[in-house]
Amino acid sequence: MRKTFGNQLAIALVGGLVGFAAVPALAGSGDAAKDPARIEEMFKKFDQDASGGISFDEFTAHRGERFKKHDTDSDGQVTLEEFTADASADKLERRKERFAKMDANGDGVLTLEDGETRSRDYFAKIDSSGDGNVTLAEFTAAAEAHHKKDATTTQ
Ligand SMILES: [Ca+2]
Ligand SMILES: [Ca+2]
Ligand SMILES: [Ca+2]
Repeated sequence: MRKTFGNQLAIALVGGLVGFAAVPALAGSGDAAKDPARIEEMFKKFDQDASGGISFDEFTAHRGERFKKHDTDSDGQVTLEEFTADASADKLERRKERFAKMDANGDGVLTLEDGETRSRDYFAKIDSSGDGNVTLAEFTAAAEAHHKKDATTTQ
């Protein structure tokens, strides 16, 4: 269970937390998960009302923005072409893999609905207390769990 969690979190955190492209600042380094200041910075970005907790709405707010960024023709769907448009050659394969994973219903395009199930999944896992609110401690624990996995594999 731990392993699956780490795996999905690798996509979740490094892949832009809720999918749809990497957060530029995090994509290159892979160091974010072990830097408490960076984790807190990410946490605050999500905690838009500064309540000290991330609600599911806050958790998914950025997802829409990222989605729109990829959906360059604004038709409500992100195609593989759109998704890989800004990927460099060495990132292309991984981006394609990510696309396949994110395409929950396998119809070859990503919609916000594809992300919805996964987001709920991620959120529920990060929210270890299950109160619908991700605290900084829960967020940090999730990031650290991901980092531990990262240290033992090349993924
Ligand atoms: Ca909040
Ligand atoms: Ca599109
Ligand atoms: Ca919680």
